[in-house]
Amino acid sequence: MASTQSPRCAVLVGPYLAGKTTLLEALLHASGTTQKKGSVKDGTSVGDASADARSRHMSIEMAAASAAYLDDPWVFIDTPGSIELSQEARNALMAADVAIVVIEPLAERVQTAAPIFRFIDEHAIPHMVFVNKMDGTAQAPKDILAALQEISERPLILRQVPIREGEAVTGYVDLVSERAYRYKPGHASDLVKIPDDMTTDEQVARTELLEALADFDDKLLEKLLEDVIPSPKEIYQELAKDLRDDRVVPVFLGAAEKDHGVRRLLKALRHETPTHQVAAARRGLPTDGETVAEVFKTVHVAGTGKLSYVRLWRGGIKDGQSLGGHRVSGILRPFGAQLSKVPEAKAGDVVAFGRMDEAKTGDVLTTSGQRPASFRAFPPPLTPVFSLAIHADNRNDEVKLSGAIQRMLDEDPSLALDHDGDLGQLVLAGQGDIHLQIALDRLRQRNNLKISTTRPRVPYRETIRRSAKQHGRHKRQTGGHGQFGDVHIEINPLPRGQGFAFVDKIVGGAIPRQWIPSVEEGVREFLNKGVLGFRVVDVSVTLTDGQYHAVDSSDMAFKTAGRIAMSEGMQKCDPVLLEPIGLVTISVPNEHTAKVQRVITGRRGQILGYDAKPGWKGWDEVTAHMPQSEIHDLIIELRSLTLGVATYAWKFDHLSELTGRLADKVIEDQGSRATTAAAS
Ligand SMILES: Nc1nc2c(ncn2[C@@H]2O[C@H](COP(=O)(O)OP(=O)(O)OP(=O)(O)O)[C@@H](O)[C@H]2O)c(=O)[nH]1
Ligand SMILES: [Mg+2]
Repeated sequence: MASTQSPRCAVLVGPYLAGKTTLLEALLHASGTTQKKGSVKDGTSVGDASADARSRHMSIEMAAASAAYLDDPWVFIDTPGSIELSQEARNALMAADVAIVVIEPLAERVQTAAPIFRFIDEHAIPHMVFVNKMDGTAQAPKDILAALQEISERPLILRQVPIREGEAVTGYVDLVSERAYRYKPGHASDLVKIPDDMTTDEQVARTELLEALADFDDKLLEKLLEDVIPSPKEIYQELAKDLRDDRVVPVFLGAAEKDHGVRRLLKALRHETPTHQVAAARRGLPTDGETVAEVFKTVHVAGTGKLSYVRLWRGGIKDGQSLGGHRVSGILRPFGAQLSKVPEAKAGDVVAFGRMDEAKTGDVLTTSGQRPASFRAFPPPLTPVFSLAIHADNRNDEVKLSGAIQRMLDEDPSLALDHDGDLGQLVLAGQGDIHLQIALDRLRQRNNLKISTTRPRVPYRETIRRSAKQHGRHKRQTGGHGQFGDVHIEINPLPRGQGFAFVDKIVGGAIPRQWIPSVEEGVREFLNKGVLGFRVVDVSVTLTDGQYHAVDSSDMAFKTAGRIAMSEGMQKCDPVLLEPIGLVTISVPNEHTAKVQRVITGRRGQILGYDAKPGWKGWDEVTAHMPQSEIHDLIIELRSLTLGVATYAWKFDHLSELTGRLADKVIEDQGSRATTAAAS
């Protein structure tokens, strides 16, 4: 029988390989949704269904699975843990009623959860922690908790203490009910007696739990002060209230692969997860009003076409009805890669809509087409930190390539495409090399395209360091009509950032007015490619004198004279290469700040300062000037030094002179590129 309840949505997030996909499998099995438990290792899990995910042994996109537990409908969403794919996790979290942060039981790796914790805290998303892999050599929960508290804004509440036999964790004591259980994989755990040697530890942990809750409830505080023990029912109610308001973070223990602690987690989810109305209200959406569906994932599926995964925050929708003038053709309930058609969806549901051609991730679809004014938008996407220039191997495929990438940007807002007309390159930017490789593989497969990549070229410039005067004359006598233009110019360096100035100082009609713009045109044409082969900046050119011929002078002749004067004059002006320098801001846990400072110096950067990162406990922000050419693979080094969590943002700041060996190399490369281009 279908439940009348609205589905609740739990999103599994957390660091790379913590066991999220395995936990999804265990949740589906323990809830009775699946008969057989699949596994990541065998390639039979509900998440990671794509061939790409299986062959990479990692999740590469989110997977939603509808489930039922004790008649309650649920949607669990598994997300990839790789920091490079964290946009997927962020998008899924916008659809969540509750987040489950899955971590490994290692205090020294807890920092890897910091970015996602920060996001969850910032958006006040109710969340729990599941400390997975407790079957391995696990550290004491209190050590893991202490490390986790460092990155969590909200107080953490340990809900269980492990029962150990030797090294192995064989069960747990539930700190609310004060019952002890022995794990029994595939079945509900056996109730056992609390081991005698654990009663003290258990009491200490329980008191901590109660005290943490009492911080938010005066009645509970009074009871504790009067030594009255609250009933488990009261405590559960308090826990549900505090989770709903995102005031505390319950912490559970287990091992997804062995089904340890999974039923306990399910029960907690069932009793404590707030409804979709709570999440909608948090986003600023009132309960009453027209149908509102929000797209949190867009995907183009071979054979099926475009699918828009939505959370239905309000109202309902039937197949064939329209949202904002666009007909919904097909409502599909997801179970990993399997999609089953349903006639309708109601508030709280997570479904995929077919063929919403215009819809992008983050769009809000409503009956009227109007976005509810108070409903807060998706946060801005992650800014790119790594880019590659991409080329279709077959020139005729370039237009197809652009179109295909455009479709991919609809799916993944953390990718960006830049047509760099100046350098004639198409640059795909994203969150790291793996992110881009996954995107490019998808492009190749879906569109049958051959694509190669190169390091993007840097927009070097050149300028001059000295002034010069130059005479330029273009004179040609070819039978009938000749060509004649004659100019005197003065070339001067300008301060950095001034660009180009053309000054006309012609007096007495040495060159008639109508031809002066042609001189400027000739000068500008030369500036596109200076003596060293780069665009010239920060130069002023003054036209001081000239001559003309009543019959032979023309626009063309004066333009050519201008160009000739420049190409001869600029040689005398001591040309120099300019390289773009970025203003870089690196975010890093402060234990790694010193290392990052060395990275900056090693990359010819200049540290401008560092300070605590606002709103990020224990993180620093280091600002520096760094050449753009050194920023290309900066993220790779930063991540390798910081367990993958450091990141940076940059913007162009200024141009700076580059001389010596590095400059020679840049000029040489530019020269050989010009030769190759001319030959092909
Ligand atoms: N010992 C042990 N290993 C586990 C447990 N859960 C998962 N693993 C293993 O950890 C590895 C990663 O598991 P996944 O479920 O793919 O982890 P994930 O968090 O989904 O990984 P990404 O999505 O790529 O971030 C696999 O080899 C699992 O078999 C557990 O409870 N105990
Ligand atoms: Mg996974």
